[in-house]
Amino acid sequence: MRTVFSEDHRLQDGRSELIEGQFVPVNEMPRRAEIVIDRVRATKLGEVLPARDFGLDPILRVHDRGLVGFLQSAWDEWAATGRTFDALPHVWPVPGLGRRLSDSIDGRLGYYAIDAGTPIMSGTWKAVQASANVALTAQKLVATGERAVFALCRPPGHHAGSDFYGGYCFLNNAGIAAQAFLDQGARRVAILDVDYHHGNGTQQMFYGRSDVLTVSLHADPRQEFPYFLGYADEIGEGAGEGYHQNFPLPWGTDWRSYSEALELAGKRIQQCGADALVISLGLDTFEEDPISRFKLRHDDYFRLGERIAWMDLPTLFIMEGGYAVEALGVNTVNVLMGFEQRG
Ligand code: OKP
Ligand code: ZN
Repeated sequence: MRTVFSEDHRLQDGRSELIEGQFVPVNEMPRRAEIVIDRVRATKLGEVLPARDFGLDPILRVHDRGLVGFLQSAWDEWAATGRTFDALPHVWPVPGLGRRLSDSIDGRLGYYAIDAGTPIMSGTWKAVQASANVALTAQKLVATGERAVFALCRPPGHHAGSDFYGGYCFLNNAGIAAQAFLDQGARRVAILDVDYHHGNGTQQMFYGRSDVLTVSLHADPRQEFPYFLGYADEIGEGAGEGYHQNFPLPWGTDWRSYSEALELAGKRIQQCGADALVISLGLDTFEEDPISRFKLRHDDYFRLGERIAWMDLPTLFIMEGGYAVEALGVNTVNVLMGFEQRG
């Protein structure tokens, strides 16, 4: 399997995030992508290709122009106030108290962000655009006949919606790629999100549509971020009714119960008539993940890849989360080798 990768991911290098009332060093760090690319090379998974530039058009197919413009100029607006540290929001709109777009960068950060864990710095936009280009470069290879390609995206994307960012995500790489498949002639695309956290951005983006089936396995939002979305009764609305499915799972979930939900997810995907499959590949379901509470083990990731291969569709793997950094390379490549029946 070939991998698409861009060194520009390093430009996203935040200092701290707000978790449980404290500023802590960011979990979503450049070392994550480095350890994965090192493992791809060490295992000779396949050729590593650079990203091509697709410009803004494929991004604007699923994201609001206001969000994209904000992400492009946010650092400059922040720095213009004299601040030399990462930009984070500290105030948010809530239902019933208005949501007007302020002239102030502080108001605008809160308008577009869903959390205070997603720092913006001088290189953020360049890294974010590179991450989307990695996804689009890999998508094109799958659309033109490759069985499967790995897009080593960083920063991740599944918490970014049409007009919001957060959860370490700025643009929804999986959503952008799914839309690109449709724009190149696919009639339906399935997105399977196996990150530990619910892909709220992906759900929001396609909730009213039947041309993208979105299925997510994740920690129950009663217990975990993103808290407000990801419940089992969210099934899509209007034309999208029946084209979204959530599998919220409790803390402590191990492969035995995880694989039961995966089996149901796989069956739904196999019967939906998709022409392509996009995997939001998060490895934060690992038993040693520092911010998560599932119990998957190294070897379980081979089985995960194997089950994805059975779905028997042209497959685009998009990197999402995973914060047990030293194990991230092994776990990620285990999925890809399981897919190729090398595990
Ligand atoms: C991004 B991805 C919980 C803090 C949660 C945000 C987590 C974002 C995860 N104590 N902070 O889905 O891996
Ligand atoms: Zn996650």
